[in-house]
Amino acid sequence: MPEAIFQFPRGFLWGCATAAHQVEGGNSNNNWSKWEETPGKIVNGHRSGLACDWWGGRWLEDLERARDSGQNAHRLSIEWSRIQPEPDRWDDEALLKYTEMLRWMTRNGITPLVTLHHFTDPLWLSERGGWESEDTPALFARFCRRVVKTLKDYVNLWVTINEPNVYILSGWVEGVFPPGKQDLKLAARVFTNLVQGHSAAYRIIHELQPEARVGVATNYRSFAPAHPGSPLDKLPLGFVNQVFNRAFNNCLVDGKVDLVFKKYKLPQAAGTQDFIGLNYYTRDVVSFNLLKPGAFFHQRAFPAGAALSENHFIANVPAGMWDGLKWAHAYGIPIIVTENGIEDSRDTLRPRYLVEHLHQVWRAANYNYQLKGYFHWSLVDNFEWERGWTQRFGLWGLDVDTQQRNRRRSVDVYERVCRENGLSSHMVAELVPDVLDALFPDH
Ligand code: IFM
Repeated sequence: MPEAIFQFPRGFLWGCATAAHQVEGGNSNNNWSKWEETPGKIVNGHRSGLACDWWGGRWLEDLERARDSGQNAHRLSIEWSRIQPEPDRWDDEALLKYTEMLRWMTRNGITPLVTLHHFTDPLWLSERGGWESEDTPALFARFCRRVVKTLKDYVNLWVTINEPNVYILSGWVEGVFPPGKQDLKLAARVFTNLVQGHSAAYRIIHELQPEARVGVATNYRSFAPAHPGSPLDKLPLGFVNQVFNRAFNNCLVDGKVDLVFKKYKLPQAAGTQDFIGLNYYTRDVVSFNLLKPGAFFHQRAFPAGAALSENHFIANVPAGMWDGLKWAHAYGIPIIVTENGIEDSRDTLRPRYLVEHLHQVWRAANYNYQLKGYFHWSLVDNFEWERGWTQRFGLWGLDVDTQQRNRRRSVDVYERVCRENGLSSHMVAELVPDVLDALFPDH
């Protein structure tokens, strides 16, 4: 068989993404640890517990696995409550531990991308109102200054805030994340404060490290009309696209907030992103439903016929990745796929999902989109927020009780991609043969 390859640009970053609370274990001083203690908040009463025991030192074996399987980058986050356990106390030992991890990464050919806020807040901060409080952006900026000052020798790529859209939706609209509220007024306030926090952090990072590249990781959800051409479906579609997918990043372009029912200006946010972080997982079809005023007259479902993940949390719709890349490209700045993956403990759908999504990423690179890297979610199974341990996103599986890792077939797929810096027909024929004809017709 002649070999064909979808080749990626030279220097492309290939890695996985993790977040502190999900992998470290022993985080007992943030709002999530409290939330986990509250009955009914986490499926089956699961706790993050020891998680993947990164704080106990197992970050090393996991990152060694990443390195030894061809990855050249890794995205991780810093846990604010460890660095600043109390408002007036800083823990330099904790910062030293992150320094060790990052030093090891840079010495081992792993380019770090560091997230400064990934869903968790120190307990003392939530007790003062968390991101509902207008004091929080400045407190976050102070934390960022401390972290960036120490870690800048090892890190060039920073994400200030992970998925502000999911953080707001889950915490203040659906109420499944702490603080568990359903209050649109507060949601808008949190939006403002997150924009302010991001803008302040952006400026501080550039003040301390002019060459740094700073962005936000947005959870882009692809929305398609249930009845294409229907003017009725267009209304909710426009609404969810604007509020969920566009509002935050648009504001970082021109300082204008457009939450459809509420428009205002935050001029200090203008021009505060150097790259777009794209987290893409799935697509919904959206239809107008007069009976759902509480949900802004919209109803969502997965596209008919799409293969669904184990717990029906994600539909495999690679075309939605293309939508996300087009959305990101419109900002005219570099793009990093900061997350993409699927929960699949048996690894039955993941190889296909991975290859089909990477094919879309390659298409974008082929259109000369400024694509810099891809980070798979995730390296090893980790604590999946309100879904606890029921969802397994790792390339490596984790036995939570024994801390044993097991290498899934997807590692072989991703390893070949990383090493070949591309998607080859040989690899697909060997490891994911069911997509060969679709990806390489006439092979
Ligand atoms: O685990 C999460 C991550 O923390 C943020 N993005 C989505 C992932 C999968 O649900």
